[in-house]
Amino acid sequence: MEKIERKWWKEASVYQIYPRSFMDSNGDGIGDLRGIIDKLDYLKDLGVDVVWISPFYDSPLDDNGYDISNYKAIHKDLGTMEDMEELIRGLHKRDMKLLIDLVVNHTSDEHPWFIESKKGKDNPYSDYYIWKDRKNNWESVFSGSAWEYCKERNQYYLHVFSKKQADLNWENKKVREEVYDIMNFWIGKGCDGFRMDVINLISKRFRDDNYKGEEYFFNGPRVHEYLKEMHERVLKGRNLMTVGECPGANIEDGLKFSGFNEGELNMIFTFQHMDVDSKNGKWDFKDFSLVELKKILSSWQEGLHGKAWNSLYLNNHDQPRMVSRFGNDSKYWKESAKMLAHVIHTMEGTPYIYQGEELGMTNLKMDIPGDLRDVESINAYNDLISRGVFTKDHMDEAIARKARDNARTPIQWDDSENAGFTKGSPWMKVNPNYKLINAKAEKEDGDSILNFYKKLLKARKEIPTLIYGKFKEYFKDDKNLYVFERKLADTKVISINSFSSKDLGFNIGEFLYEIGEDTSKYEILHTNMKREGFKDIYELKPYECLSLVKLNED
Ligand code: TEU
Ligand code: CA
Repeated sequence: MEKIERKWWKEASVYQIYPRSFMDSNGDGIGDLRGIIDKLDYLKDLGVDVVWISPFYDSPLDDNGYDISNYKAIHKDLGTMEDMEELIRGLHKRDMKLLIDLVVNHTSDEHPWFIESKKGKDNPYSDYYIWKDRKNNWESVFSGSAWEYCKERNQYYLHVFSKKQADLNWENKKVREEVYDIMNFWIGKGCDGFRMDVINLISKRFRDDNYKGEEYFFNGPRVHEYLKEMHERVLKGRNLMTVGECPGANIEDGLKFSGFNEGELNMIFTFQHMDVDSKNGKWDFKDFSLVELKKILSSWQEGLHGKAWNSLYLNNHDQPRMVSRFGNDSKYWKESAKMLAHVIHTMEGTPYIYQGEELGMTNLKMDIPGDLRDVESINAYNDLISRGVFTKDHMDEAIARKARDNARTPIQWDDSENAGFTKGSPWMKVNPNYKLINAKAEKEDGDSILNFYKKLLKARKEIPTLIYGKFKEYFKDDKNLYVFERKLADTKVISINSFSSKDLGFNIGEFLYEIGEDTSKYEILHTNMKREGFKDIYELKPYECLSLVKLNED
C-alpha cells in the first residue's frame, strides 16, 4: 500500500475573503476587518478550516490592494492593527487558521522603498527595483508597455502589472531579506501561512532585444533557488501553510514548486484550467469544452499524486463566477452550482472556496464601461478598442464574460437593501439578484447551495478517501459527463457529474458492474437531486451530480 503522509493543510478547506466586498461594519460602504470578525461564526458553521484574506495592507488601491505601500500596516478603510489581532484571536479561538496574501513580486510606486529608489542610482534602495537604460517590448498584463520612464534616474522601471506596481529586484539580497522580515512580522502576529502572489514571477529572463513573451516573466532561472532560500530562512520546521500563485505553470513546474521533497511550497495555483475559455489571451473568449477542462484537471490529479499536492479551485477574485462560466446561472442555477462544487470537493487536493461561491453567486450584468472598477478591465477596454484589436461589441461581451469585477461584487447576506452588506452606499455595485440569492435565505433552506457545501466539507472530514484516495477517470472523451473514482486501500468514492442541460442516459448499476464493483456495497454520499437509491438510475437529470461511497466492511 502506498505511504500516506498526513498533513493538516492537506485535510483543510480554505475560504478566500476579498475584504472590501465581504462585510461592512461601519456604513462607509467598504468591507472591513470588523465585518469579518462579525462573520466568523458563519465561516465556522460552513466548516472551513483556513481563511485566506486578500490584501488588507496600506495601499493607494490602484489594483485594490495588490499594490502595497506598507506591508506592516492595515489600510485605514479596513481597520487597525488591533482589529487584525482580534480577528486572528477570533479565528484561533474557533480552531480556524489565517492565510495572508504575500504580494512581493512588486510593491506600490508609493512604497517608501520605491520613492527612495527613484531618487537616483546611489542610494541604499537604488537596486531594490528593476531599472534599465533601455526598455524592450515587454507588455504589461494590464495593457501597454511593462516599462515606465522615470525622469529623475533617466531610466525605465519594470512593472509587469500596472505602472503603480513596480517589480522588486529579487537578485538583490537585501530585497529578499526585507521579504523574510515581513513574513516573520506576520508569523509573529499569529498568521498561519501565506498565499504568495505571482510567486513564479520573481525571477525574470532578461533580454535587451525586442521579443514578446510572458515566458520571460514566468518561472525564471532563479525562482527555485529563491524559494528554497525562503523555505530555509523562514518556513522550515514551522508547520505553516504555503500556496504559490503560479500563472503559466505546467505540471512539471508544479512538481518543482510543490514537490514533497523540494523544500519550496506546499502547493500552487495553476491557471491551465482557467484558460479553457480563451483563445489568444483572456479577452479573446470562446466557449469551453468539457473534454479540454477534464483533460487539464485530470492530468494534474494524476501528475501530482504521491509527489506533490494540488490546490482545487474554480473561482477567485480574478475570475468570473464559476456558475455563470461553467454551469448555468438561470434555469439550472442551483443544480449546476452544486455539481461544480461536487467536482472540486471530490478530487484530491486542498479545496478553496471564494466568498459567495458557497451561495452560488453569479456574474454581474454590468453597464460597460460605467460599472467597471478594475484597472485590468478598464485599461483593456480602452486599449484594445482604440487600437482596433477588438470591436466595442466584442469587448462588451468579453468584459461581461471575463471581467474580474464579476467576482468582486459585495457578498449577499440577506434580502434587505444592499444585500445587508452595508448600511451606506456600497463601493461597488451589488448584484441585483440578491433578493433570491443570499445567505439568510440559504441558511433556512435545507436544500440550498450553502447547505450542500456544508455537507461536502463535512464529508472530507469523515472520509479519508476524499483526501488521500488515488484518482482514476472514466469516459475521458465524453462531452457531457465527468466521472472519476478515488481509491484508498479497499475504500472507494465514485463521483459522477453531468455538465449537460439535458437528460443523459446513464445506467449507474451497469456502470458499477462493468468496472467490477459490487453495487450492494455502495451507498449514496452526495446528490443534488432527490435520490433515494442509485440502482434504478438510468438517466441523469440536467447538471446532476452523485457520489457513491464504499467504506471498509468492518
Ligand atoms: O494575479 C496574477 C495573475 O496573473 C492573474 O490572476 C491576473 O490577475 C489575471 O489573470 C488577469 O486576467 C495576482 C492577483 O491575484 C491579482 O489580483 C493581482 O492583480 C495581480 O496578481 C497583481 O498583483
Ligand atoms: Ca467599512
